[in-house]
Amino acid sequence: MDTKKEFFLECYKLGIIKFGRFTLKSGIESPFYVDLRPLASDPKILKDLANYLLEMLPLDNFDLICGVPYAALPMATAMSLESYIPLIMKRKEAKSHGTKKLIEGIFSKGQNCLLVEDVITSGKSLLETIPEIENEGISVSDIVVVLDRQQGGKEMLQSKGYNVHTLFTISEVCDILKDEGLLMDEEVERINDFLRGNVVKFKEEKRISYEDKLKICEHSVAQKLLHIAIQKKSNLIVSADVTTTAELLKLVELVGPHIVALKTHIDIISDFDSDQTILPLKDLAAKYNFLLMEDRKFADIGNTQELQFSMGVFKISNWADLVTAQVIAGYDSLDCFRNVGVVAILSMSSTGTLTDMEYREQAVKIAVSHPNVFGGVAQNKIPNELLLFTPGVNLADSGDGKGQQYNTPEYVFKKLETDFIIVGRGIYKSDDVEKAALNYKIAGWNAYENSL
Ligand code: S5P
Repeated sequence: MDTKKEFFLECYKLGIIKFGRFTLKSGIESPFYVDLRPLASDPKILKDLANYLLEMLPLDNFDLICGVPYAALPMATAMSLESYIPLIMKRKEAKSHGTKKLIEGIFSKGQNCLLVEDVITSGKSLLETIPEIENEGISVSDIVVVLDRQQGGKEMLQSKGYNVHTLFTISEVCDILKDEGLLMDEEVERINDFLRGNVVKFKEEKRISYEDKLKICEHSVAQKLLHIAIQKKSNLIVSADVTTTAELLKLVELVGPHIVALKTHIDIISDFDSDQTILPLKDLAAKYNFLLMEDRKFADIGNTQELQFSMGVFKISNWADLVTAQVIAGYDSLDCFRNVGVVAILSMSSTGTLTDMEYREQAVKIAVSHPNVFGGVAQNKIPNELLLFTPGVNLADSGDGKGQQYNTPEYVFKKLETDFIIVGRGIYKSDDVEKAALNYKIAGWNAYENSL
């Protein structure tokens, strides 16, 4: 094996190139991602790298060396140490006080500086850096680059009169990795396609089926819901946001055959009575084979939630199969939900919600690790071991003028890989409630099957 190849494989082990699906700053999707910064953390590799780079260059031409911040700074330093060519440093931004210098170090006008860069893509950032050095009266004739992504940068700079020396190209690197069995033909093809300037097609990742979910979602409530979904060919949960017992029971008679669960806000039922409201509701749940989901969105300390869950007028713990809970009060606050499944609120469907990415990440950590939690309410993908419940689904509207935002079943199954859709007004406000429920059931099931 030649030594340059061996050297590259040593570098590769530091994780400098990753293959997969990456979105670049430009928004373009790339089949690989390069980050050479880890090279500086291995002194032997950094020293060898400096020597490989120096070997390619007409060293007598250079009075100075300068690295483009930040990744190339340690590389330029190492090259300076190995070659005794003095180093200058370019700031990313001029100091806001004092000398406002952009270039630090000892230099004089008329000197020629070798520019060092880690990766060259379009060459645009180098084109911005070069004048900043030239403005100090220093000339730049040569640029040395560790990896050329082969996206036109080298050619562009050469056309402007600069000599560009590159140690590795992405094609060369792919060949080495393919030879070593570290890269599949399919990936190489995708990379070549990308380098030719084509929009790369990635295999659409398939969502996993309810049958497969049964194997990974062990919570008994998750199991029940999945079995019902498969049996009834439905992923529909109706949100019964009506305000009297009569309306509630009438609604359930119509939608019961089509749903996997009925979601209630039991505290909006003005004539709530556990015998009149809950007993018939439980009978209907048994008759039509669906679960009862109380959307209480608990959001307090464990002790208070425990009381809200089991005491008061509603005695939720007596009848609900599953409840929703915020995770804002932390992991331990969820311990009180015994004999019930918890669906954690991970993000919300309303405009201006505070459930940003950082919140969601923390919330998901709690949800996947807490044994009482088997699912999440969210508007984004969540880990496969949780069941995803998505409200804000409507076939006719895009919003309600009060902050609610709607998506279609097709969208939430394809984009979010949801497991269950939650539909409220789209059904209970419809002129023909039963027909609407059937429509949403069919739309939801078709969307699920299309997303497989
Ligand atoms: O983020 C959320 C979470 C929930 S649980 N957004 C929501 O809309 N919900 C609930 O889903 C909401 O409380 C309501 O009961 C239902 C949506 O009703 P719709 O009439 O807008 O479909």
